[in-house]
Amino acid sequence: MSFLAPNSELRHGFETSDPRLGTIAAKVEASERLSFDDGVALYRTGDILAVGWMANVVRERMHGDIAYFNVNRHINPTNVCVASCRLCAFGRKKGTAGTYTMALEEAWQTAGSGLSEAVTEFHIVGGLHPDLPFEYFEDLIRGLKVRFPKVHIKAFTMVEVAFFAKLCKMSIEQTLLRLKAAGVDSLPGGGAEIFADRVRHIICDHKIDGGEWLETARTAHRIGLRSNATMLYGHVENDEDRVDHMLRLRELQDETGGFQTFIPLAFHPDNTALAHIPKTTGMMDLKQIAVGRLLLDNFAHIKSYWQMVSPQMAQISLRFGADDIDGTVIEEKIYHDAGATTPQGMRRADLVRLITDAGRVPFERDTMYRAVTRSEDSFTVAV
Ligand code: V47
Repeated sequence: MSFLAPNSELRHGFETSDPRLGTIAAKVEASERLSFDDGVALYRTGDILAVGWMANVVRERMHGDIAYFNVNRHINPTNVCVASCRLCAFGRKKGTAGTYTMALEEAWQTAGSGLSEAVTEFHIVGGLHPDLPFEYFEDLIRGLKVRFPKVHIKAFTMVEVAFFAKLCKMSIEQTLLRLKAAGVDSLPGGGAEIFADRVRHIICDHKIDGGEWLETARTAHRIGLRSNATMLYGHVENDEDRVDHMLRLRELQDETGGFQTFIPLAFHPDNTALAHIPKTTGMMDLKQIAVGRLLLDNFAHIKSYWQMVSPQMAQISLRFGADDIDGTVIEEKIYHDAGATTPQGMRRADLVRLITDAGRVPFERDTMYRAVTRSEDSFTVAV
């Protein structure tokens, strides 16, 4: 059954037996904003091909056949954490088995180790350590900038920023300004989880609430730091919670324009206090990408993070709304502590192959989505 005008952009190949998708398809066709109820209807339908078709139309309107990736390295300076989030298998209480905190020299050395390909981005997040002085983090970033001046530093989630501020009795703005002065170039999207209080009380009761996460992002954007935004799905949240989460991000993006990329993160239950929850399914993973693309009309990029959903699923996502599959990563701890079976990292050539085999055109980007040209051990960013 088709609900579209005969000359519709969507019409060619778009079919659905679900009448709820008719009005949504017409809105997508007209580039009209989708409502809360539309978002819920997209989740409730079984017609993943129709949802994916619409998301793909939007994705191709924005990016054509291009699919972005980067050459990056994750660094997690410490896993000591005062919070006891039930969703997390990475954080450990101070003094318990398995904790680590990198000495600064060790962190700088880690940054330069791994694959021979020159990285364009350091992605730095860690636990909420009760005793590390704020100066440790400033020195960490300054030291990285001295040693790797061309590398973009995407560091510290809104949760870490709010923790530093509280610990040092500074405002969020002062904290962000000091991090920026030390060399932080942008912020990753972690810690957002699901904004709804009911869900947060169950999965991450000790973290800042949704309003505080958004307020910290608002402040970051105001002082000129761009950030990403994530959404953790596949635990105790429902369709309405996910739609509410995305619409709150969309509202802030209307105001600041500071978000670069939306990244839905699949929950990995192993070794967490929520280990009884089953892992996400392929259908669920594809839905998040497609619904994200359709609801977040003011976000330029939707990332399917291959570490979270598998390289295979990230590749398929490039036909269901995603335009980015993240990067080489090199060493991943947070999901591997929670039972992820994906490789720790991938080579640049592996990412290029995944993208090419999906019929897309690989585009190596820096964190700000500028084109990168490279030889193996050096790179140039287009201005
Ligand atoms: O905030 C923690 C999630 C996030 C688990 O900005 C878990 O480019 C699944 O935000 N199962 C951190 N998820 C990672 C993150 C991220 C990753 C890649 C790219 C970017 C970006 C950001 O990981 C946390 C939390 O939501 N997380 N534990 C778990 N058991």
